[in-house]
Amino acid sequence: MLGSLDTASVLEAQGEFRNPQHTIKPMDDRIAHQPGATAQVGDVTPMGRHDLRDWLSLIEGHGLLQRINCPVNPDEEIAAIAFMATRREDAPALLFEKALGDQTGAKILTNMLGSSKERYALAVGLAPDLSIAELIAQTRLLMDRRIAPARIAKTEAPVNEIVLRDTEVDLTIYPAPKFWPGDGGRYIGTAGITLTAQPDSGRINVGVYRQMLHGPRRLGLYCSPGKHGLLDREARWSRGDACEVVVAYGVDPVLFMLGAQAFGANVSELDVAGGIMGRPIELTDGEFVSLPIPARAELVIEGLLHPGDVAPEGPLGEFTGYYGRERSPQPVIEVKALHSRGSPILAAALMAKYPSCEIGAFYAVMRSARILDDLERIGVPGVLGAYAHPAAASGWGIVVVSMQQQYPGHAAQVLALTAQCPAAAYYTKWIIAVDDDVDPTDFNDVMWALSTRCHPAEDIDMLRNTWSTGLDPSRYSAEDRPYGSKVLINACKPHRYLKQFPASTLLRQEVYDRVAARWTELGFREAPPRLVVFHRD
Ligand SMILES: Cc1cc2nc3c(=O)[nH]c(=O)nc-3n(C[C@H](O)[C@H](O)[C@H](O)COP(=O)(O)O)c2cc1C
Ligand SMILES: [Mn+2]
Repeated sequence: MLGSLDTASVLEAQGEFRNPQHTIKPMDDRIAHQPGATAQVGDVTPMGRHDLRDWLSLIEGHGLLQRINCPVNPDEEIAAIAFMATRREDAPALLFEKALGDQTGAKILTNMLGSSKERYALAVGLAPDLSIAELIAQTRLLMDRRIAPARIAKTEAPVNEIVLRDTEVDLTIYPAPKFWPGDGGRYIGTAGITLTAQPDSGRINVGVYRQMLHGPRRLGLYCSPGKHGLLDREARWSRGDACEVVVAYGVDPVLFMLGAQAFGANVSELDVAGGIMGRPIELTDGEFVSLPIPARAELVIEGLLHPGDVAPEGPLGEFTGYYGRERSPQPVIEVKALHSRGSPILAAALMAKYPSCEIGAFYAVMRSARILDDLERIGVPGVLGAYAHPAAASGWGIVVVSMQQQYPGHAAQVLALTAQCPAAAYYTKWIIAVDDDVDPTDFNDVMWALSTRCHPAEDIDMLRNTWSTGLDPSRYSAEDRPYGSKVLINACKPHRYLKQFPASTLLRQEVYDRVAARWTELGFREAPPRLVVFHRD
């Protein structure tokens, strides 16, 4: 079981999409108790797991991994296979075991998490059959825990199977993929993590920042403005010092997912990752840098960013489904040492439109969890659920929030606060409020609400010059792109006319129960659909 995780709250949440949060009690008459779904984590708990290899065995046991052992070319072909295989949401993770012409024995893992809520659940130690709303509720609890990392001896670190220094290192021999035809180079690190330290506090940051290969010991590192890796580097460079970095490829998916989340500048993602794993992340000493290195990664690089040492980097096909920034000068890591397991597994994150993007299910769940945390902190009442759907540019474009309307102006308040809360403010263009009988994770439901409860002439507001990104292609001048705009859509029933609003067509509960009890007898093989709201006389 997951340490302090409250199993009762998992069970309570089951079948109740309108109130997956453990902190807000559902209205009694609306709880649907759904038998059969399991909240047991059993063998899926991450506490028994150490690294990426353990996790791959776990997902393979669940039929969620496909090995490809005929030779494939890392030059656009791996990405093409990954893209084609992931045009469906239930595509497995793909482990390419043989890269054409490769002498290193390295394997390439793509679609590690992708759009699979099951692989996300298995990564964080939750049951894969939980609904998305339940995963969001449980993720809120998991992301609240902190466990500091632990140091283990160099000799005990699996990543030290091979250790190379200085001119012994040649990164160009690894099968680093080029993904899209217009990419600026081969990217060895797209799902790797980069560690940097804040010089004054010593806080170790973990960020997912891409790395393009420039040469045997030269590696481009792209951090966009404001990212902690960039701030740590600037802090060193402003003192005239080089900045130490550690890059780890083939890490446990929890470390990858947290490296891709923004926490406060003083928070180490290593502590949050430990909290989710229920055990400390194991680190060991490096050969060259003073930073520790992840002991159970597949491959680790130690290096230095020297002030002013930059080289042309990018572009790279992005999570938006378009090429991102123009080629530009970016810092270069001078590689000083390499640590590797035999036949390392290098994770490669395909950036593409949904459902082919590596930033899919995990991002939607974690972002939604953090939006709900923000709204709870602000103290706005009646918020029941939120969902940043991954099809909307990997969870960036749309946020749906469900609520129980309690007073005039409540929906407008929830919309405005959601639009600008820290977890949702970046990029998000469409913020949609729905009533408590609409499941925000079910877009059929959301479209129903938009089409029947929203009166566009009255229910849509606009925010201008909001926080956005240069990656949003909808504005033509690159300088304008970071200034976004947002639409607030009230798709709740009009508050003024709640009493007169036409009743939804709902089943009578006793009839539903009767039919559900005879479902198998009636010849249906799957479980009866879960209904939670019923007709009232
Ligand atoms: C697959 C993937 C690739 C990413 N690539 C980059 C990148 O190249 N540069 C960047 O600044 N952020 C990138 N990000 C986003 C950052 O990881 C994210 O903003 C994270 O919060 C950075 O950590 P930080 O908040 O500690 O700076 C990527 C995220 C993912 C999931
Ligand atoms: Mn950070």
